[in-house]
Amino acid sequence: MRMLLKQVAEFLARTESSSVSRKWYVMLDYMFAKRLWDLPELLLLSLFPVLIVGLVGVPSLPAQSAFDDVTDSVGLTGLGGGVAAWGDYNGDGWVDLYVSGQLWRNEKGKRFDKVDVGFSGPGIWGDFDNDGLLDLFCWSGKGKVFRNLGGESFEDMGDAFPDLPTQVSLGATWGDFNSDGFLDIYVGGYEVWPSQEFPDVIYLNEGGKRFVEHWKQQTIRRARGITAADYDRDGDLDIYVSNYRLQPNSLLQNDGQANFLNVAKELGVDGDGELGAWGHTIGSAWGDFDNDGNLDLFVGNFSHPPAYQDRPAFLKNLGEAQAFKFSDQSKLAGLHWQE
Ligand SMILES: [Ca+2]
Ligand SMILES: [Ca+2]
Ligand SMILES: [Ca+2]
Ligand SMILES: [Ca+2]
Repeated sequence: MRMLLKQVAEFLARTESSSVSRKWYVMLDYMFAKRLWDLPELLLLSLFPVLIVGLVGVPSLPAQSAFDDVTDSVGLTGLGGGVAAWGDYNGDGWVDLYVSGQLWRNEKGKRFDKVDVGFSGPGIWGDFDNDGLLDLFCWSGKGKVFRNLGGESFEDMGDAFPDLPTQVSLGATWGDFNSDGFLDIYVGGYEVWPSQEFPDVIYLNEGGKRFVEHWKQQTIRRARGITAADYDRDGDLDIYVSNYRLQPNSLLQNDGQANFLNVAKELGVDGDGELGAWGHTIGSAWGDFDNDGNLDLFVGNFSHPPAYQDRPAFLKNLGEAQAFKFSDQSKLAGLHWQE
């Protein structure tokens, strides 16, 4: 019986959700949570009829799905993997999709057509010359900025964007960090495993004409996700950097002129270094989870079972009265961990 229960649970865990009613999943969750197969034999025997009655007697709940997979039916067949960036590059009111070298034009919400414009690698949209058209920054290789020409084609800005000091980068963000009205760029530096690592860099935008290096990281950490927000509500964009390889994360506080101070440790968002290491953070997201006007932070950590590796975390921004420190609300949020 012990083996049977375990095998049933494992079978259900491998089964597609659309073919199994929600009732089975509720039961499966319970079996795993309580590890029923580890209970003493006698208790297990007495519980067995209850399980059977539960599965057979309770009316089946319909399988629930919040989303339909329309990838193929809207023409996105062959959609590449990697990093996705939505943006209405041709200004027709329909948001288009760029995914690691593939540009897909949204045809009035009915389908997507693949457009060949010569981009390569992952990228992010931003209007760096303030002409109302979204331009693209791609961070693979030496890095490239492409200027949008009327929503039809793009011009490689060439030397107007300096060569990146990285061989591998996995993330970047646009933001007007020096508050001059032009979008600047923060690029994370990653690694060539195991020995090479590359610095993060900030480029300032000079009047929508060119970019110049403004800052390069001295103490190198292996960055993945980069995300900017004004967490301290002083009017300038601050930056959160998700670092990998059990390294602490950074929260870079802006002085309004793109001079940054890493305040992650004092505000409680560097990770749980008390355990002897930090996390394998991949990406993080800002959002006001509790509608109190202060931007909170979700930190997405990949981790193996050892407890010293940081888990994903919901971090609540305590606001001005508490110097914008963050409090870990992961337990309260019922955040589930899986490897
Ligand atoms: Ca469009
Ligand atoms: Ca533009
Ligand atoms: Ca700027
Ligand atoms: Ca700020």
